[in-house]
Amino acid sequence: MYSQGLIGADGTTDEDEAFLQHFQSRIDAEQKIEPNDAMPEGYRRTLIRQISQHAHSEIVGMLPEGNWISRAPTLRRKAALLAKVQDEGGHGLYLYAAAETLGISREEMTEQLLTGAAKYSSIFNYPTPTWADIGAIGWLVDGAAIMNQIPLCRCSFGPYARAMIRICKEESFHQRQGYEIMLTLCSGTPEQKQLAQDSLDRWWWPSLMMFGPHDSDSTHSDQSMAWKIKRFSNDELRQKFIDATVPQAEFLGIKMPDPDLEWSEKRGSYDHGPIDWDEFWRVVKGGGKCSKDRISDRQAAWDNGAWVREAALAYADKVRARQATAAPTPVAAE
Ligand code: FAQ
Repeated sequence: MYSQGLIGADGTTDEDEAFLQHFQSRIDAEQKIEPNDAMPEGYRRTLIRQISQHAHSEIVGMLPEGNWISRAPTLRRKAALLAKVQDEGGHGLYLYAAAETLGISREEMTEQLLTGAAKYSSIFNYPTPTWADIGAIGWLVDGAAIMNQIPLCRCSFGPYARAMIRICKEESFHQRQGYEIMLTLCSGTPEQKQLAQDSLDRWWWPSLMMFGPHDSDSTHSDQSMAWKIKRFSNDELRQKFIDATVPQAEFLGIKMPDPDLEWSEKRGSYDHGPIDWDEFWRVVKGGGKCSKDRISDRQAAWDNGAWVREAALAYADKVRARQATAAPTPVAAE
């Protein structure tokens, strides 16, 4: 039956009213939905879309920072950056595994990324020309990611919520690592401080865009909030991020590139200037400075890894065949 009240976020649902109401009552009672539970098709598809896009973002997000591993200024910085990038690979893997519980394979998700059917975060289409960008990514990009992801630890879908708990712990280390790079640069020579300022100028607006379009242009928010996948709207989280980050820039002694940024006593929040949504949509649609490189790098990694996947599958087949022909293990005498 077509249900007007609980239409799936990615299309219509066939489920009848009683089924949908029962599902919604579980959500309203804050019960976690697990992979084998009955769920509306729209809920399943919304989660596959969001979790797989999140996983792709983590994996593509390794590329801008990977660019600096071999050029990190000290051994300590190199070790920390290597660990951070490795964590991001791990986050991608937990998230792919969470999405797989919903009935999509890793191969399908990868194909969707490589053909452009699935998105990944706009932020990773910007270049990292200086070392300060590694500081700005940790401070701002991980900072924005944490603001968005802490509420996802309470997402109604169990595997996603549980993956987010560990991911958020690691992201906070990443954020501090980035802020510490910025602090070191800002306490250094005027040239080093200028590098930090230039990086803030380039990353501030794209970081605000990470939270997604204005609420009025967000196609999925209403349904995702009703299903308690999202707990806050895009604009609410963006505002929380601005309010938390402006004092951090003041402490560093560098300036946000927004002449309209001003504390509003009335709202108890910062007012900010207009976000360039044309730039956001251009980047989301593949027109970012690094968009083509990011996808061709992922394609090359997928192609170059084919022999590893084939070998792992052949080995798993061999182990299965050996187990099938092996004599049953004798039961130990008491
Ligand atoms: N970039 O209706 P909404 C990280 C798309 S992880 C590209 O508001 P929704 C860790 C959206 O998909 C960063 N596309 O969508 C790290 C939709 O298009 P669709 C990733 C965007 O899903 C740090 C359309 O616009 N984090 O940084 C973006 O309700 C450092 C309409 O938008 C996550 O993925 C965007 N920024 O809300 C790694 C968190 N924003 O799918 C390395 C989980 C929106 O219909 C280094 N995801 N779109 O074709 C979410 O919380 C949500 O999906 C939002 C978007 C808030 C991102």
